[in-house]
Amino acid sequence: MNEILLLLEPTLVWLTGHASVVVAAGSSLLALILLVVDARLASREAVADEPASELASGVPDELVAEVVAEAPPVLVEPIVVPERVVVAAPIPEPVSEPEPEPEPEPEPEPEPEPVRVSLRERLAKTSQNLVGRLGRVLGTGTLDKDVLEDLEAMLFTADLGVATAEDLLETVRRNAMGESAGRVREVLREAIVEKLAKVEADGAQALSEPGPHVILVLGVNGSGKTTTIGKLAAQYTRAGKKVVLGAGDTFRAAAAEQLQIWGKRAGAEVIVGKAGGDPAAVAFDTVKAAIAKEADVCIIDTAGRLQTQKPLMEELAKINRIISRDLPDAPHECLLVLDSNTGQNAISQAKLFTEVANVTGLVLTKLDGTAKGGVIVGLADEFAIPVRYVGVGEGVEDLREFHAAEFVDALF
Ligand SMILES: Nc1nc2c(ncn2[C@@H]2O[C@H](COP(=O)(O)OP(=O)(O)OP(=O)(O)O)[C@@H](O)[C@H]2O)c(=O)[nH]1
Ligand SMILES: [Mg+2]
Repeated sequence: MNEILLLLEPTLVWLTGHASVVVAAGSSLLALILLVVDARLASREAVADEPASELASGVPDELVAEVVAEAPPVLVEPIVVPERVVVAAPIPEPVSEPEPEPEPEPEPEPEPEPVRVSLRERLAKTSQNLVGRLGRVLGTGTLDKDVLEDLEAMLFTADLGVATAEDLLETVRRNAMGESAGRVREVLREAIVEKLAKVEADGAQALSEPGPHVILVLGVNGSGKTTTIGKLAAQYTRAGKKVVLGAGDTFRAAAAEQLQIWGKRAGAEVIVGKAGGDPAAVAFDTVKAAIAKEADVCIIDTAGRLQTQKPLMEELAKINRIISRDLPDAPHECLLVLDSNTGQNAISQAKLFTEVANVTGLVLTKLDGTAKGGVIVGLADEFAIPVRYVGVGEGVEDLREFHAAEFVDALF
């Protein structure tokens, strides 16, 4: 019997080793096993009294032979162990880093409402130099010879220009000798208004139709050209005009960037050329772009140049010519920017610039920081060129249209 078990054991091991005992191996195999077990139990009972060593000898050989003979051939079907289908756990999608929530765009700081400081406040230094001194010279008495001498000295040092100072003195001598200080002051005031009124533009400049209205801006180094262009662009865009700016200053490093900052602030496109490139080419491209974009206004910046730099002055003439290629009437305005701080030198600048360019308007800048603002009267007197604007600060709102009466009111 033991032998049978030994015989069967590999099969069982094989079967169990393959994890799936096939019931289909047949009831005969089961019967055989039961038979063997039964026989083993019977023999156990029979040999209950036998020593343990004999029991170990096993089943009688005849029984084994009988069982083996009777046992049908066991057909063990090859066990097909189904391939273990490993159902892979779904591979989790690579957890992509969650897109960082876009920082909410900070609300653009609203442009602070431009504070419009009174012209009187901005012209305080010039007013002190001109009207304040006048008051001290005149005192409370009447105009006599001595006071007239003091008045002459005062007028000649008030940056009005020699010719203008002489002219004003003559007007006072003729109309106010022996008069009260108040009356002398009034005569002088009227004479100044009259001179400035001659250079007051008749109303706002009409824009050329069809556009673009081209404005070329000239001046010596640092006079305030780029700043003026920025302020002007802002005024035009605020009035609903489409503005294109041209960075014609290809000479000074960062000049184009400066204009771009102003352009961004004003909402105006800026055409920039190559650094060190031909400014006339930039001017040409700017006008072309302005036409293509159907801009209303096109303002061209130029490099600062001294009125004594002949080649640079000739360059201006070239820019002027090239601008008119696509637009025969352009530039429609040519603004000369003069820094009031330069006093009498502004008059010599105006002389030389008007020789090379058809200057149609003047811009007097930095009137807020100087006592030399009287030069505007000298310029008005000497050149029949309208003063279009006055610059009275660095802010975007600090470019004012020039009105003679308003200006003189702010001084007196
Ligand atoms: N206080 C005051 N400063 C002004 C005014 N206009 C211009 N400026 C200042 O003057 C300086 C020169 O101005 P810009 O506009 O760069 O002068 P620019 O003529 O373009 O100079 P270049 O390009 O170097 O020839 C800047 O610091 C301006 O802020 C003004 O009306 N008042
Ligand atoms: Mg500039």
